[in-house]
Amino acid sequence: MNKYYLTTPIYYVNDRPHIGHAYTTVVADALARYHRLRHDTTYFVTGTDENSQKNVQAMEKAGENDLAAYLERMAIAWYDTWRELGISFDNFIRTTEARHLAGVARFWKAVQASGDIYEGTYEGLYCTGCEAFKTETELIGDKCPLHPNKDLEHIKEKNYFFRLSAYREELLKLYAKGNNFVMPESRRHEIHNYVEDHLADVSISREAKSVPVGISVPGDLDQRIYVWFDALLNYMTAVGYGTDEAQFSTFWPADLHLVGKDIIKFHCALWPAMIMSAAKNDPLLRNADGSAKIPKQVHAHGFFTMDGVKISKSLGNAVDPREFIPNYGFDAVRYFLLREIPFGEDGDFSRERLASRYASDLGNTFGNLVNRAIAMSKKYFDGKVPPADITESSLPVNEQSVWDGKGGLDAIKSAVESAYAGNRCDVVLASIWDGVGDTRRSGLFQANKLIEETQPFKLVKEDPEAVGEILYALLESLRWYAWLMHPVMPNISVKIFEQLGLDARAELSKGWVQGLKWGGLTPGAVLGDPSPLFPRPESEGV
Ligand code: ME8
Repeated sequence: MNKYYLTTPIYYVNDRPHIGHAYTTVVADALARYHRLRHDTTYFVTGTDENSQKNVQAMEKAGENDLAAYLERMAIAWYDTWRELGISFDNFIRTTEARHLAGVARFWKAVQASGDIYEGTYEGLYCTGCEAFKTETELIGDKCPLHPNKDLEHIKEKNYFFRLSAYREELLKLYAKGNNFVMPESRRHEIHNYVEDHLADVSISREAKSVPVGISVPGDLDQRIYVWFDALLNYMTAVGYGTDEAQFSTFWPADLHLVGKDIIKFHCALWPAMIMSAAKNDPLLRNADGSAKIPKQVHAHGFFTMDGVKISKSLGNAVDPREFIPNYGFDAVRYFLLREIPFGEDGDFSRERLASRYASDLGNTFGNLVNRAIAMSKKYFDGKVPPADITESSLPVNEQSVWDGKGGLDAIKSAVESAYAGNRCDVVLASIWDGVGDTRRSGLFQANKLIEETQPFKLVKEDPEAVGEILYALLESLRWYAWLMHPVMPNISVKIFEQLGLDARAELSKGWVQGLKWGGLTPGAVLGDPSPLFPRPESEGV
């Protein structure tokens, strides 16, 4: 059995989640659900990054002064929003938890024992928005381009430094093309160039007197660990590093870190180098051949923008994903986020696009298909799955068109599987909608086209047997679509199974490989009741 461990970034709690955070988290959830359907031992972690100055500033702005109470309230808000969006995380980690602190201390000591931590003085500009030091070349004017409405802090203080530059060659090897450590290709180039030309040692602590929060450096209470050094470690502490060696050994290294493109330097350079360093002194972090257990992949996506500007907590243009759930249901919101922009690229968020995709892709193209196929079968075949030769793999309908039921669905399934394997949920959905089919594409089973070209409602009088074959193929295709889209739209998928007269739980427990075999519907079995999957929204406003 394979294991599959994936993560989202842990989010700052300086505000509530917006559409951008929902995007990363929904992609991760779809991938986690896909791997569970494949019966992989899947573990999915998300959580909150709590030892950040940004959180303290947000608390003060809210007129509060109890940091622990603020962090807890906000962590719950994130947790609840994810549950409302159907996010099926296995573990929600907060970096103020004791289990995290234990792992951070263990890791710091391992890096220290490798001789990669030294004392120095840092002088430079710090952006609290990014929680990072900035060099002149990274600024536009005197501002951070990601946080133009924040002033940079000038800092000069004693810090601990991490010998990041010592890992330059090892990192460059890690970025070799075939490794797929950094995805997509454009980001791999970006990080390769950065490491080749600009990699320098980094400050990994701050003076305790100048930052109000942070985990103390082991053995030096005057220094606090730099928030990114602590935050990255959540990926290990969430699966037991420092508290549960057996669990850690089961899941580590992570198979996938999903991140936005804003944080790839931390994930693709600092993080693997930290692990390479600690591995020298911590056997838990080493493979049998002595090499460090580095995560398998970091996949970076683009930004949702609003009129071309990144949606961001600090820019004040945030859109709360919960706003759309009453009108469209969470499945449709998930569909929209994943379908709307090619994974890896930026794209504008618009309420009009959401409304239009809901009405056209979901309601007209797919919802109507489900309704028509089930209603016709019920009407012509006494409420039952029509009789058909289910061993037959091709479906000769008339002289002009030969619809290959099984072969045509297999082609869609293969496209969907390779898209999931490449984390491309946008391509998953596009491939399924190719199969739902409004535009003729050769080699695919296309449900709407089949109805249009064979007109079963007319053909039924002269050739009921052929109509039985056609409707069986249509219903069976709906069962396949329900499987293929389940990771993205779990509730809709369950409703489709129920309308097909299946017990959704029993169906899903077959697993992906058994479930996606032609002939899963039994001719003569009683169908469920059709009801609109995507009803008209109650309010036209959103
Ligand atoms: O960076 N479009 O947390 P954060 C798409 N705590 N995705 C977006 C987005 C947008 N407009 N805005 C944010 C941090 N994101 C650190 C991470 S991990 C060890 C520590 C998503 O709250 C995207 O995944 O600023 C981005 O990388 C992340 O939220 C940043 O969240």
